[in-house]
Amino acid sequence: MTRTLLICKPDAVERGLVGEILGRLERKGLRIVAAELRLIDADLARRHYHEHAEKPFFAPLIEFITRSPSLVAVLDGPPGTWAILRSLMGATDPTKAAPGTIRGDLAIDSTENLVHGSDSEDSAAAEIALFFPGPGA
Ligand code: 3AN
Repeated sequence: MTRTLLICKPDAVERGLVGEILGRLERKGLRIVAAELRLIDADLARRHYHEHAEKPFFAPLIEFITRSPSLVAVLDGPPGTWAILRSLMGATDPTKAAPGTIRGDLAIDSTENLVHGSDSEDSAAAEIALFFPGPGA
C-alpha cells in the first residue's frame, strides 16, 4: 500500500487553507490521485472515528466534522506514504505540533486541527475503502 487517506477538515475549507495544505503535500512529492469536496454525514463520521466512540471529545468531534464540507483525498507516494503525511501534519495537539508542520504552523485547537491522515498501512486501506468505495482510488 503506497496510498493513504487525507481529509482537509471543515476548518481547513472554511479558513481557505486547502490550497496551502495540498501545496505542501505536493511540494513534498506526494501525488493526489482522488479528491472530492464532500459533506461527511454523521453515519460516515461515526464509522470513521469509531475508535474514539467512548472518548469525551467524540460528540464534539462528530459535530465538527459534519458541520460543513471537507476535502477528502487519496495521496500516493512511496511505501509508507501514510507516515510521510503524518510527519507533515504534526502532532494531534497543535499547541505541541512542531513548527514547519501543517498543525504547528496553522492550527491551535485539538479538535479543529485541520487535517486527518491514516495512522497505519491497515487503516489507510480501510479508510480509502470507506471514503472511496469501488474501483479507482
Ligand atoms: P490524529 O488526527 O492526529 O490521528 P486522533 O486519531 O487521536 O488524532 O484523533 C482524531 C481526531 O479527534 C483529531 N484529529 C481531533 O480532531 C480529535 N481529537 C483527538 N484528541 C482530542 C482531544 N484531546 N481533544 C479534542 N479533540 C481531540
